[in-house]
Amino acid sequence: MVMERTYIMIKPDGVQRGLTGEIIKRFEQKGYKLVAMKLTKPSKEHMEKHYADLANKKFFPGLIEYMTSGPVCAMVWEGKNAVLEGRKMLGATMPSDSAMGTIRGDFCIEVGRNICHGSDAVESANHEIGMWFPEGVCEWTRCDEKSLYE
Ligand code: DAT
Ligand code: MG
Repeated sequence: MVMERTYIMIKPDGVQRGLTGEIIKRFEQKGYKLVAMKLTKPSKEHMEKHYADLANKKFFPGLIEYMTSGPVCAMVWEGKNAVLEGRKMLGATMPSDSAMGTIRGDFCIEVGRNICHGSDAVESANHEIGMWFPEGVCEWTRCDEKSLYE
């Protein structure tokens, strides 16, 4: 079976609002495996690199200011279809478009304070994982994997 890894980040508003545990809980209970995690206050340069594809957007300076305002919880989660499923668990970019039951649908109101980031494709996930965890991730086996997968 092909396992994917996705980069999931709890943004400064999510950390400040005490949502770190709730978000980790959802990924753990879904069945995904946490293979890397750290709390870090990203530099402006690092954040500009992470969001390089949005550099020409009007909201970019505000986005960088917000993302560097406090610690983020950087994580890598692994499992079947983790990239697409992770995005579904986060909800839509706009909280008002996010279904109830998703993280953004349940916990936030504005796009500029939408709590969490998730990689949008396997290629960008690999790029983001390399950027945030140059030291690599932790390989291990969840003891319930035989019950999670056919
Ligand atoms: P996503 O985070 O769902 O992948 P994105 O990559 O298009 O969305 O944008 C990255 C972040 O930038 C997004 O989570 C919040 C912010 N953002 C996007 N569109 C915005 C807008 N119209 N106004 C303010 N912030 C925006
Ligand atoms: Mg994005």
